[in-house]
Amino acid sequence: MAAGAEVRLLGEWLSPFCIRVKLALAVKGVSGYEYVEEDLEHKSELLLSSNPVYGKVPVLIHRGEPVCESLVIVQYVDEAWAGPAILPSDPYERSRARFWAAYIDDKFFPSWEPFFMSKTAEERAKTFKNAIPAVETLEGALEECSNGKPFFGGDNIGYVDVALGGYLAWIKAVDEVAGTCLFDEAKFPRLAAWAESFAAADAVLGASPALQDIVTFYKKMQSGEG
Ligand code: GSH
Repeated sequence: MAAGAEVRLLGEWLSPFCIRVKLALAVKGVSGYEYVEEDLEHKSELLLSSNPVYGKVPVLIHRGEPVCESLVIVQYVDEAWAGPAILPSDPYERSRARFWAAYIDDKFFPSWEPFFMSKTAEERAKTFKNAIPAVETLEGALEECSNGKPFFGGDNIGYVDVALGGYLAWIKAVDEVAGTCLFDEAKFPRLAAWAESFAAADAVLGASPALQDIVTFYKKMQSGEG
């Protein structure tokens, strides 16, 4: 479904939150939308007027109306376009998916995010250790949600997959640079298998930036250049 100029996405190529929105649009088969790369050091007037509360990307502009906050945008995309459902149709299942997506942003990400600032092996080891309890919880969530299927959404990529999947390229890049393995197969077999299935999914291939580009950016951040 070619969206043309009636759909614009204001984003930043490496933002996990923007990757989420690209993933959601890809899952729904929305293509040909206008992507606008923002310079967050010099935010455009369009970004500031579209998201006056936070001034952050992503912002999806659909028929002139701005939608802000990545998880809100993913829900909007799911409702506004036909195509494979991202959120479950059952209200209880939907509430569980929203619960786990919120957990990913409120608990998992803050525990792992200090990797961005960790410059020494000691700092990285501490961050890694601090992130493990949330990863353990996510391993259990995957068991609960997937019913033995590859994704949180079952056979197909769903809301929790998109929420966690936005971070996956960053997790892999940090693992590569720090020499860690967050979704270690021996400890977290479900998440390890999930990461493989997710990275190989058609919708993900075009929506996620190249791993090596993030690795390069992360190394620059580490050296204080980024
Ligand atoms: N909760 C927001 C979401 O889920 O969309 C987070 C978005 C966010 O943090 N975006 C960053 C941003 O725009 C880029 S990764 N930063 C600019 C700023 O903070 O001024």
